[in-house]
Amino acid sequence: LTVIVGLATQSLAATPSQTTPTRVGPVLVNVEARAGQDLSGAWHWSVDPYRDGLAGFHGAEAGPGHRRHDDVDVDAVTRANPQALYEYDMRRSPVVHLPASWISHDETMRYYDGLVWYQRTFTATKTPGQRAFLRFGAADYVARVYLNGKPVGIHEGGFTPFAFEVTSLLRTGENQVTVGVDSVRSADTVPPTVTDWETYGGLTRPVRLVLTPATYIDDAWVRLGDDGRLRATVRLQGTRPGDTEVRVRIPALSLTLKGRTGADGSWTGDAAEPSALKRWSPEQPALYEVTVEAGEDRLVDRIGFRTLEVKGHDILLNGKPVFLRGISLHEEELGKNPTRAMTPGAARALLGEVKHGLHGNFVRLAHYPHSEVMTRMADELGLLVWSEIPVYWRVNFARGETLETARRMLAENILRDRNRASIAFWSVANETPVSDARNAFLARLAADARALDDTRLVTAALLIDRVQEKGQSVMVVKDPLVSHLDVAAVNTYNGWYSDDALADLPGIGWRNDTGKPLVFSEFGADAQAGFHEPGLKRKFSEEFQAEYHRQTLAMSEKVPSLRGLSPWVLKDFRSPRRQHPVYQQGWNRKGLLSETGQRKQAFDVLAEHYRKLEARQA
Ligand code: GCB
Repeated sequence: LTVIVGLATQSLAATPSQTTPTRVGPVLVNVEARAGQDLSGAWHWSVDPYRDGLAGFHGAEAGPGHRRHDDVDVDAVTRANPQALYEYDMRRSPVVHLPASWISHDETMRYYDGLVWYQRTFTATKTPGQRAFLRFGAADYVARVYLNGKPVGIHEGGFTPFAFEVTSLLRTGENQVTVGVDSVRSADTVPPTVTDWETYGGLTRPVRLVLTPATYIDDAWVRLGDDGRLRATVRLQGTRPGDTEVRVRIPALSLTLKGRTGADGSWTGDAAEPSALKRWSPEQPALYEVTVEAGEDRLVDRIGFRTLEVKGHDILLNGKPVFLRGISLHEEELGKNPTRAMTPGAARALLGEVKHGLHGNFVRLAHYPHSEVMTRMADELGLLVWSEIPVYWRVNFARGETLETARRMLAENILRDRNRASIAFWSVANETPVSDARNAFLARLAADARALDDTRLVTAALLIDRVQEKGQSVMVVKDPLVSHLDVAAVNTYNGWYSDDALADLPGIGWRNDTGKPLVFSEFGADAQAGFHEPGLKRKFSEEFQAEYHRQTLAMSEKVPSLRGLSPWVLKDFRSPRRQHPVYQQGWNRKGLLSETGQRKQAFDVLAEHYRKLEARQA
């Protein structure tokens, strides 16, 4: 993928901002609030396992008859010229509704890994002075985008938004947009080939045509700083970004921040925290309408304000210690055949179970940036969020381009979601084996996260070490990366991936000499919903899973520096590596809910524990 990375860089915006550590852009923050067109809906699709649409015979350049992104009416051309040979016809290919992963297009696509072409037409009107962008919520894993037959850009990374400017290619009348989405990963991609979740190749989040004035608000970030000041940073892009008046208004607080952009198009202003401000918290998820105006552009968002810090072993939300009653989840809607197209209804169903079913206040959105729909729903329902990039397991840490890919993903994620009060943590990795190359790679990401956002905590889910001390088994946090993190988080599976008897778990010792708060970012056990073995407590029974959670929670109560839990996992999720024919059938069964939402016994164990913790905290 070296070539792709090179090309992707060429098509990215040429103006890095001061705060952006790696080139990203355009950001088009708060995209839903912008003028334009939602291109969700019917798209033609065509599978291309040998990537014939990208190259001709024996690797020659693709010509007519190959290039599926060409702006031609194949049927008309071949009728007019009987000699013309086309082995595709996008306009007469079958139609699916996007966004959706291709795994739900058709049964043959269940395990497809490769290139798929998508194409649709739309009508636009060009207005002089207006700019146009094609903006993608996510395309998993590499997307090649064409408008009216011309290439507009390539993006690598399956979970973050990206946009390409198409002002000069857009025409008044009918336009044709084509996207080649390639799901194939390698040892050099992020994540690499082996994970424990389903790839979900495709256009899994909305595609939009975005229209802006010649100079537009690319990025607007409004937050409460740890110094207790309400602060706004606005960055304009375009023909005349400097010396432009910017106004940020919060009408419900009668607050206006005003100023003029500097020569680079950006401006930051602040004010004392208004006494009437209700700070956002899980108990009181207050959101305010915020209007940002600059030149001819105007955006409206709903934003909450809170502070978050670490003091010794405590995590302080709005100055008060908080214990994270959480759970991890994948981006996968409830049901027998999820397609990873997250709707507000699907997000509410999942997060509602955390908030109301489990008495939770926290979710770990594993292991990659979830849809904006999820983080906005967390803002609204009152759930703190752990947001992660897919630096998962054995990434090629020694490779510079892989680091650049991860840095860009992190930046795209943070720039998208900095206005979500719910986001508490930026996580830079999950279960990565310690080495010098890995430590340097992740330290760079941690530094980037801090440079982009000083109002969140930086963390990573680490592997835990086990030592014998005075005849006792002790779990120790040894990972040197902790010195770069605010919170030490570990995945621990005693009694599932180790031989420990469940009854012995509370007797296992824990040592955290890092001086930082500790979070159990994972623990869990598989159970198939409806499989009961009360006496034997064999693995995969609901009873075993419930007992595993009871004993792990008892263990957790004995760890003095522990400040949060996010067991693995809310719902059974698809994983090609889980193929036990009786219990798993392609699903990781560590969910406290089955894939259709049926509660297993362990759900009630955790809910009861959280109910007690909540009462203690109140
Ligand atoms: C882990 C991984 C998670 C897996 C889980 C499991 O530690 O972080 O992605 O799905 O264990 O079920 O083994």
